[in-house]
Amino acid sequence: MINIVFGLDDAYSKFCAVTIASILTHHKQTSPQDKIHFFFLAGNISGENQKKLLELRDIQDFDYTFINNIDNSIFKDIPIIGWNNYALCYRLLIPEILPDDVKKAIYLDCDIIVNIDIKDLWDIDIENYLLAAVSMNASTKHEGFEDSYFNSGVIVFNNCALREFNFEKKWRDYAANLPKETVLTFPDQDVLNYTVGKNALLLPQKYNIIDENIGNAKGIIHYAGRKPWGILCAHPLKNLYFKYAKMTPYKKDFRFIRMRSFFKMISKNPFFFFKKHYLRIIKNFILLKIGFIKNSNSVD
Ligand SMILES: [Mn+2]
Repeated sequence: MINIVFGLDDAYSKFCAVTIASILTHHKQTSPQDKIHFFFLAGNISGENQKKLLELRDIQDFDYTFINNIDNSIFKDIPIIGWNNYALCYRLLIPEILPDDVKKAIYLDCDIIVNIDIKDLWDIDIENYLLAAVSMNASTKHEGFEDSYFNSGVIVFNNCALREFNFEKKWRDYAANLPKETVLTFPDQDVLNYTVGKNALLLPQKYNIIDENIGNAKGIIHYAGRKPWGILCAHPLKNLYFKYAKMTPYKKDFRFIRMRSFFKMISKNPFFFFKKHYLRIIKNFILLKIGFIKNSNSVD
């Protein structure tokens, strides 16, 4: 069994469906051990969205478990300022919340396209590590980490080792002891990095491609900066995303998604694009379109 975990809510189920469509398109099941089992960690996900996710079995059959009604109070010490919900912290629960016999699990964000057979990642031996992940590029330095600070969008969890390590107690202690008014730029990612430290196996970049300049899309593409469904998105691999979006039961939701998000912004504030943040996006969009710059380095 290849175990893959997502943390999501109703708003993210359509994006999760796109990631799943990409996984199932590329995975070749050659033996019963290669069958995929998806675990959906959700605060509350409607029956309708559960049904839609399961319709993806038309692409390739898979096993599944919904773990619903996660109690967010366990995350109360993690400052998530600037991020609007706790679903991003659900990955911290993986070693404890999955059944005991799930010894290893791949966690994936819902802003990801898997453009290879996920078995490539699954087969990497992580026996001697707590987890495996891809380090952030050198532009984002974190004190005490040199280049070993990893991105939390793609993680292979060694659940056996993490349980032995007392991972849950350790991250909860870390969060509880944060000085008051601490702001974590990437809450779950910081908690993971500071708790696991150097017991992480650093994987080749192709398992978490964030850099938009990487032309070769053979790997796991993580739209960590610009979301393909965002307004004015000029990500070079935007079309690849919509190829998989069209394969999901949510394809209608994706048809006008960028236009809809534009109108939503207008209805909230007709002059939203005068805000600094959007002026920067628009400026980068125009510069990109006329070929003046290759990439905007915003990963937020
Ligand atoms: Mn992400």
